[in-house]
Amino acid sequence: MSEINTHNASILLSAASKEHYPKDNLPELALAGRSNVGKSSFINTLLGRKNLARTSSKPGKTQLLNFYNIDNQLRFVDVPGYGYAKVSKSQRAKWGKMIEEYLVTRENLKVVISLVDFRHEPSVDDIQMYEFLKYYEIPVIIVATKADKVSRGRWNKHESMIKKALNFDASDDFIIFSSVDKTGFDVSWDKILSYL
Ligand SMILES: Nc1nc2c(ncn2[C@@H]2O[C@H](COP(=O)(O)OP(=O)(O)OP(=O)(O)O)[C@@H](O)[C@H]2O)c(=O)[nH]1
Ligand SMILES: [Mg+2]
Repeated sequence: MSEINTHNASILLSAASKEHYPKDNLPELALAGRSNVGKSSFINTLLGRKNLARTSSKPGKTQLLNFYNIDNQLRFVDVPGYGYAKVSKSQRAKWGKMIEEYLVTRENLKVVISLVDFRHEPSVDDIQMYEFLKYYEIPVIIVATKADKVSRGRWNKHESMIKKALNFDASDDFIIFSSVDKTGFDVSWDKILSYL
């Protein structure tokens, strides 16, 4: 892979199902995590953009798989957040199917960035997502977001708490991240590129 111009990024398309995914062999990495955890912010931060991936204080905004083209060399796929209370059961089931179809069948997928909130115990959904990825042997990087909200003295404690709850596999990567102060920016790119 040659040098990637990460500023050359744009939204390519949004898709609800397989037949609408891009039809080429570019590598993809997907962002998963509960609603409001900071998936879109992670994308914007890594690409040095303010609002390429739409962020909002209103959870549940991202409802389709959003494919972002990065310099015609790779794609980020922003996956709708789970665990948002105010959606109907049928809508939740639809989302589950959409996400599962992408994660299980997509050959372009190289790695999933599974975001968790660094401040809190992982939710049941966070744990299930990690178990799901391990079960299907999909490479995963855990990114713990909003580190700017946790004082440094508590980082080790929070990291242990999250790893324990996830039954974390020590061979996976765990990155402490903040979209506010850019903690974890370089290591995130290093790890992502290592999967391409
Ligand atoms: N302090 C702090 N706030 C953050 C960070 N990352 C995201 N946020 C805020 O958290 C809120 C949700 O961020 P988004 O990036 O929209 O979250 P999302 O996971 O894409 O949410 P959905 O699209 O609803 O699934 C926004 O108000 C962000 O500004 C971070 O690292 N630190
Ligand atoms: Mg989003």
